[in-house]
Amino acid sequence: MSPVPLELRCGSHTLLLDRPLIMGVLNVTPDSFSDGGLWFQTGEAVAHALEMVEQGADILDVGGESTRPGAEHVSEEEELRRVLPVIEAVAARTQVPVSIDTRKASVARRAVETGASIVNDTSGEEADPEMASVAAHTGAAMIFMHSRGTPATMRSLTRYDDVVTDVSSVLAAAAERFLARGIARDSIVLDPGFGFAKTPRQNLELLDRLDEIVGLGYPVLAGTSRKSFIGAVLDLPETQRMEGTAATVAWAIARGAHIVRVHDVPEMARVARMSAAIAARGRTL
Ligand code: HH2
Repeated sequence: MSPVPLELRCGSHTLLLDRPLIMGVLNVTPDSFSDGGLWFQTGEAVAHALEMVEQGADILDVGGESTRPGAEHVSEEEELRRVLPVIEAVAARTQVPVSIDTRKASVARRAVETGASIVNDTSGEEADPEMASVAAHTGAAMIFMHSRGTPATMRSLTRYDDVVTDVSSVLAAAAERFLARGIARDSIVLDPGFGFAKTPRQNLELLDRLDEIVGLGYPVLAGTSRKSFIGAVLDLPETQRMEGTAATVAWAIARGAHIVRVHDVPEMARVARMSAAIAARGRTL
């Protein structure tokens, strides 16, 4: 297996993978599971994006459609109306690469034309093959997240022989497809899709065995922030899952994750730095 590339190339940006990167979540939605409605107005969303950059975000992930189980479908037109003005303003005001979190290739394409340089494809096994073409033709990086079904159906699609082996083979096959379509090896990121068509137990097993996914030879993104498997362990609502999230971020980094996708950027940036220092046994001090 080839080693994980040392850099992530996203359009004109290059991110060094010599420490865990922080992807700050920017949900321009009225209904996201933990921050729905908070950043629904363009001005507020842009201000929050710039604040996250100040707080240590290395990537800003802009989404206009909630993927939480049971979420309402959003039309392409409405999704574009939500995300494009935010992407345009954010890309003009910061050097931090912007990713577009979407299930639709048409939205990904317009977002990249408007300034995004990473496609965060959350459509999973249903993936639209056009999504990879957007990255192949523009040089944008491609994050492929494992999922099954749609937000409406994914809760009933949790049967696996072995969740880690099954998810790994879907991710490995996706990476092969991307290479064949012309996406550069150092522009591909794999993500096991915490909370997407997985039970709480399966999420915990994926996290503990994340090193097997890192072993595929691509940078790995872990998106555990505030998710319901943390609520299932701690019996706490989304608003009280910061410490649980910190534990998952530390664990993911110990198992080799390269990027963590989080809502609480300043806190998780500290957790990530501390975890990375332990993983390096202080060699970076
Ligand atoms: N999780 C969510 C959305 N996008 N993208 C990647 N690559 N990995 C993830 O784990 C992931 C993701 C769900 O979280 P959030 O955006 O906070 O909620 P919602 O989908 O309700 O907007």
